[in-house]
Amino acid sequence: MTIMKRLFLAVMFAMTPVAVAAAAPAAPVATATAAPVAAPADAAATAPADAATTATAAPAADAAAAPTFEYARPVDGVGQPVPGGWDFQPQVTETGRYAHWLNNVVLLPLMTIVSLIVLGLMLWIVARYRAKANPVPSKTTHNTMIEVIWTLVPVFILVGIAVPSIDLLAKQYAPPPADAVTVKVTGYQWYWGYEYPDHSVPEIISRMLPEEQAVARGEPYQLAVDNRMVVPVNRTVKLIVTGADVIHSWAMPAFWTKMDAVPGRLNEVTFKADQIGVYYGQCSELCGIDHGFMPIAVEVVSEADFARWVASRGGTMPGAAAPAAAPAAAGAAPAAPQAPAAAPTDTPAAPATAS
Ligand SMILES: [Cu+2]
Repeated sequence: MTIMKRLFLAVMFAMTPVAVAAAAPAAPVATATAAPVAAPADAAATAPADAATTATAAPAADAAAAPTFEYARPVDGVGQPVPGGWDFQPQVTETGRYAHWLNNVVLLPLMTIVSLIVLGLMLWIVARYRAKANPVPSKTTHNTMIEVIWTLVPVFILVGIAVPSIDLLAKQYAPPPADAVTVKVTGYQWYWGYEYPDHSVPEIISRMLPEEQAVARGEPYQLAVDNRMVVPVNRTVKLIVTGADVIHSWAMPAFWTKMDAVPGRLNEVTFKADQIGVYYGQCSELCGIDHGFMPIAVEVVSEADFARWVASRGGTMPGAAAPAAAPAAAGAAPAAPQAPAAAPTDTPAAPATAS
């Protein structure tokens, strides 16, 4: 026994340096990734401001209409949770409605029926085949017909579920069409960054609004943000999701969309919202102390409003004739945040060079 104890202690002591050695490199890694995080935040925080001032200054010079954009007010119960709610949020995407149908019309009734049948069988067996009612136990061991039935029925049920499930999965991750609006989503501790490489809109930092500001804007506190992601209605939006520091997850319940934001990786997910409105989501991967305070707000707007929003951010619509002053401002601004943002991951530079 003492030999075992000594052996155990020896193993524990032997492993301690391993644990320390494994923990030690974590510190430089953490600081290494933390450093670039602060940089893009600062750079990006100032960059949109510069772009905004140049964008407003430029039209004043040539007396063109100032590209302004006002956020819409959310509608109660749409794109946000409701008190006492137990169902999914109303879905505003085709895949969302399909998934909602699969859950509520196929899976829930199936689960209920199977559970009730199993419960009923058990109760029947407990009552009918109890020892007191069967002084002489039956010696039956096999019944071919019953065995065939209880093998085939579950197979049919599982195949029946698999067909729409795989179909849904394929629809959720179908390659986006060529005219999809690309948004690069970056999760930071603890806010989000949205960049529109095809529209020359530099990274927009999106942070949670303080309570009094959220209330003043008629928005739900802890879901309202200062800068929303704005996307056009009835257009596929391709999200390229990554993390700058730790793993976050971009989740939007009303779109049936959720994608992990993993440092060093670019995850792609698409959605196509078909109703104009304001929709809220939250980071859905435990990412640190303020994980619960990095909400997501998406505003779905008409094509014309989207163009106005892009202009208000100093960007240009793809294929549109570039305004005289805007491209210079828009072209200069993204250079600063993009370079440090590309540092933690290798590939994010690709969209920048492509645009
Ligand atoms: Cu997070």
